[in-house]
Amino acid sequence: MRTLFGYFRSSAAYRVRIALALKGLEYTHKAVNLMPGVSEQKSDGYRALNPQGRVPFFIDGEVKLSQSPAILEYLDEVYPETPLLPTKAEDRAYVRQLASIIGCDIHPLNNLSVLMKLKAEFGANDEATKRWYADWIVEGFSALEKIVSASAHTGQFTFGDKPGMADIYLAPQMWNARRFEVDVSAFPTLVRIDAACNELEAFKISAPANQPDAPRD
Ligand SMILES: N[C@@H](CCC(=O)N[C@@H](CS)C(=O)NCC(=O)O)C(=O)O
Repeated sequence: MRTLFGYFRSSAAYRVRIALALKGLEYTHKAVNLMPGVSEQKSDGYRALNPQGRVPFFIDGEVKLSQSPAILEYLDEVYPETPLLPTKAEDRAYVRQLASIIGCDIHPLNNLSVLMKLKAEFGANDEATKRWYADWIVEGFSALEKIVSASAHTGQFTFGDKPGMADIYLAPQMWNARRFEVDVSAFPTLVRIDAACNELEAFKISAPANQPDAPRD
């Protein structure tokens, strides 16, 4: 009885899809079309479910949650098989630090409503908006690259040789970066880890192009 309200291109929903896939948890996908002009997230029906009007929104029986960090932590605590976080507190803090660079400091500044506001109320044209988007990715990825490339924790993935919480944030953000034509070659460790993630079935099936609401040609 699990349902994920998401959108194929939403990187926050993409994180939750990866976690569910890594843990082998089945769910029903409900598409919320965020396309400007459609904006199903703003409908009364959806806002009655999630007053914030954003995706993801996750239902697991009686549990109803927005906010991907909360959903991911919930999944890891309630379905501990295939853990997303290390066992030691200091290691969990390290991984959460990496995830937060993306989840707290890159993604919120590049959210759809922020980009729309920049255009509608602050006179930003497409070029300026694209630069804004790229600048925050480069700022965050630069720090992430320095930390991850220097860390003894780094293996095939950001923490050892199994994918976990920080990788769940990294792969969708890397997808966003490429979509907005950000040159990611300056971040070779992140690119390498992203490639390792994308070799895995859980990441493959969670990719935007493989979602039921992705446009088919
Ligand atoms: N912090 C939230 C962010 C959720 C969020 O901003 N989702 C975006 C899509 S990635 C959204 O629904 N945007 C709709 C809008 O801005 O109107 C999370 O991690 O779940």
